[in-house]
Amino acid sequence: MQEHLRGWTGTVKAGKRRPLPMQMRFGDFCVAHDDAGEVPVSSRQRIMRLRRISFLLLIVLFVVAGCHQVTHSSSSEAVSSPLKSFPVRGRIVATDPTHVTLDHAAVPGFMEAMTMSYKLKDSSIVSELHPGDLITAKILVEQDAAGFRNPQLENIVVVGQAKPDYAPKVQYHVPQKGDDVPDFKLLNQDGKRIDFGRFKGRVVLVTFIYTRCQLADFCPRMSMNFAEIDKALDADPALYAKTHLLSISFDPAYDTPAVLKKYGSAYTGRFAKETFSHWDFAAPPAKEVPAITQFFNVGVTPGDAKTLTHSLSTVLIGKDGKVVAWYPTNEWKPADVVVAMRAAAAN
Ligand SMILES: [Cu+2]
Repeated sequence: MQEHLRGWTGTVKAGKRRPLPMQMRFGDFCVAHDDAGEVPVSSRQRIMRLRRISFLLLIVLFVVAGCHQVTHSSSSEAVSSPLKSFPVRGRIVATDPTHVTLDHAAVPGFMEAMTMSYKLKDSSIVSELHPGDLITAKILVEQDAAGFRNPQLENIVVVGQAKPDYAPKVQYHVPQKGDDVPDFKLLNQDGKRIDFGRFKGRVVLVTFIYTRCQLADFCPRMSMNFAEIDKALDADPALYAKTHLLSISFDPAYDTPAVLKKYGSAYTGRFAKETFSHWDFAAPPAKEVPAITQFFNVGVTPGDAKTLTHSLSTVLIGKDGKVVAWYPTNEWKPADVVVAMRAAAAN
């Protein structure tokens, strides 16, 4: 059985390498390290089965801004590239369901010391990894003419635990068909309080963004997809009346109603004429960000002052307020979602 792994992070299965639409290049970062005494704890490897495929923006910038680049390539053709492996040692800065942000020493032949987010080859071990833990691991990375890409961590050994007994990690909910969506409260682009309950009776497509996101394949792509869907729905007045779009920012401190209004009206292309009657841009109060992002399975980790490392989550909610479908990556196609919305609206 072929396992489908979507998004730029991809993986390696049974000798087959799946290249990714995004490529990364590494700049120079210098981060000081101190190594604590080693306390071998565990090393586990399991067959990976990703039940959910969130994926993150790379890179947490610590020292030098502008040293990294993420370039976008339009190629989606499968091209194999040699697999390389590098030993790495570092301290965990943060974790989310599929990635660890690692502050690591220089990796000769691969990159300088830096802090960066890595996908876990086996995401099931994440509950055993905690901020502050010192680990050794192998970085598996593909290499082709354009450079290294798709780094993943495997063979992780915790060699120094930050704390002996950690409380259980944040549990992310995986949205599933039929799940009741809680009545989360939001502040929209008009400064008006809205909640999910107000959309009952309509089919709602929700996605998560933050307006300062600069990576074309992440938030900007979600917003462009939504703009395309908005246009497609607009062409069918009956369907338009039964549907609604909702873009939720997980960065309420920056994404105020005024910021969301400007951002949203640029995506709809109606600018000052936009009424937002069919597409709201909203943000929860800061203290409610964890609850809503956990429910919708959006991993968000602060980067530097202006960046957030995050995964993507787009959810189709039926007229009854229950989840109809979840799209965890950036690979869904607007046309397919319109079909799903049409079907949900007919129910
Ligand atoms: Cu983004």
